[in-house]
Amino acid sequence: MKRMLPIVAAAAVLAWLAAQAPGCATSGGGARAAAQKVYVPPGEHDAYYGFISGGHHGNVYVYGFPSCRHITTIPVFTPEPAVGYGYDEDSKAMLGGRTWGDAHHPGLSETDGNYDGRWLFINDMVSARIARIDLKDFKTRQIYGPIPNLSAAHACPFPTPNTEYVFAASRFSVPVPNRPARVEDYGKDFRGIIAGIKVDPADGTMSMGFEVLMPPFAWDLADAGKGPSHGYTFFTCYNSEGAFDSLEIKASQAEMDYIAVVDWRAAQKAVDAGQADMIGGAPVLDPAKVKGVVWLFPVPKSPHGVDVDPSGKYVCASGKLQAEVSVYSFEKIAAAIAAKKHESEIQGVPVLAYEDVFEAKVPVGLGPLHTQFDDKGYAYTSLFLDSQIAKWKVGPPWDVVDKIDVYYSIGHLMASEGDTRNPTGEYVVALDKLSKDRYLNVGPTHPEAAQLIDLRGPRMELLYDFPTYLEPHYAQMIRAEKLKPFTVYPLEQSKHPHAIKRAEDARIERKGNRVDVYLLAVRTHFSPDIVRVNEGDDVYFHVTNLEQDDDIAHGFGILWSNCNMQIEPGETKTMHWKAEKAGIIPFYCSNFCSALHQEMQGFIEVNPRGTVLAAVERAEEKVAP
Ligand code: RUQ
Ligand code: CUA
Repeated sequence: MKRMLPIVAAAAVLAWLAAQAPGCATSGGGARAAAQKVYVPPGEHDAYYGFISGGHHGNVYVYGFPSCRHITTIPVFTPEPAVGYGYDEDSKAMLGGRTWGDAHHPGLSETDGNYDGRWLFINDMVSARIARIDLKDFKTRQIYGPIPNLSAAHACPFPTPNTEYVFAASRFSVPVPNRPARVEDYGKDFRGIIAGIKVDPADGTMSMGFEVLMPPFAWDLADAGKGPSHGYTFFTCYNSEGAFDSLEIKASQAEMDYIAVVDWRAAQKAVDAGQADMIGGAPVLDPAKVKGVVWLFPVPKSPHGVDVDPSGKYVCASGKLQAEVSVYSFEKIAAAIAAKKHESEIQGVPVLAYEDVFEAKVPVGLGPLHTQFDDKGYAYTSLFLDSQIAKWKVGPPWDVVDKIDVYYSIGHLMASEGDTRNPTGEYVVALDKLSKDRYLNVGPTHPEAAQLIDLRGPRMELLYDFPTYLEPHYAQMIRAEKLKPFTVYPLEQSKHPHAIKRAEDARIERKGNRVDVYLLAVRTHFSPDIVRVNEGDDVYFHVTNLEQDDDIAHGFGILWSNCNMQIEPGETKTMHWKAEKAGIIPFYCSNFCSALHQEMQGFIEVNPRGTVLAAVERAEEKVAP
């Protein structure tokens, strides 16, 4: 009996080891069980939409979860020729001549601190713009900016709990207003800016709310308060050292950087009371003159993400050069603000004392960047250097209860409804910066790597790996049933000034050098399908897709040109084309639409200058000159 004991003990140790082994989801029965958890049978739908930023691709990727299938890509800051985004007149005007953006942080609109499924906002860091995507049709409907005075909007957009505001804070500081200066005068002449952009509650239209002049730090990330902290937004910064060169060394010297707390209701009130200076067309509040709008408190050591927990009581900062998440109590922050207890002031911004606001330190591991939350009082922090996610308890004893390896070098992470007051606690997706060996080798540019992790058990479980194109930063996941996009634009409701709703209205109107073609697209022809113009004419094709059936989009592409677009059922879009030289130019439907798709075509007949053509020509007339 005695001799059996070591064997039993060894077996127990082996069983324990097997249970602990990282990557158990990738072998044997564990893998099969994991596969079942991501399997969505053919014809069935995912439980969640995930909106993943495309980074310097400038777009938003839409994934379904738990299947991790890429469903579509929404063009936002970058032209997209397949659908003609940035090619037709409206989207071209919205892009304002820019052909790239650096999209970092999707922000779903919220009502009462929960995603409401109305809009998705996303920043273009590089040009300090914010886009609004309407989730009724998954289209970019507004690009606001470049926001004046702001150089690179990284801490952006982070909507407030009722989508009152989206925010933007400058990653780089520059002179405000921007003017000739010497970089060496950084500390004297350069400033950061935090901007609050108002969102119209009825239709989501963004407009300028206020700007606040900030010290020349690198403003990095943000999160809006909720519940008790509603009305305040928090911003991290690094480089409070004020370095203007060799940041790698010089911006990592100080033990503490800061979080800025902005009372956005007070800021708006001050602007409305005329206390702002107009700079570059924006009302800018100077904290040296206007009090009660912004405060700072110290945070160790070049923090990155700042995340408010679902209760709204705690503000969690990840010090990327520190192995801890520091947690601050909003109650204490509010008390210090109310008591006007300041330890110092930086360029007019009062600084609260660390001891007065600090709540806890959580020893998560190396390189903490971002934190997400579940429904059971736990937080999940990404660890860039350790390539892990740490799960920890929000509240005493503030201990780490689980860790999981990720592959590799995780940046952001996205939990299901993770930024709301009611996260669902089902999944977290690791958005890894490096994929190294995880996929087929496609040369030096590896895909990015994302990994779906199950949060429902006592321990985190890796379920699935999926590659993404360059380069997700943040992402958000919303329950699918909250979105009810329409698939057909009701033709009778179209307010497009150039829409045609009946075949009889298809026509060509000529006035001087301008030709307006009211073109109808319907299975399986264009009407008119012969368009006569003169050399040198500016031709505007207003194409209406007359279809009212699901999934019947037509394309409109012109040979030897940069003109192509897709027109969805009931939609009207305008494409400008210049008749450069006399000759015959075919056009065709570039989007497969029916068995006779290949027959859906027409000719532009470009006549020599001065050829006499009727001022108005109905489609059925087809009059040759
Ligand atoms: S950032 S890896 Cu652009 Cu949101 Cu943190
Ligand atoms: Cu219409 Cu193809």
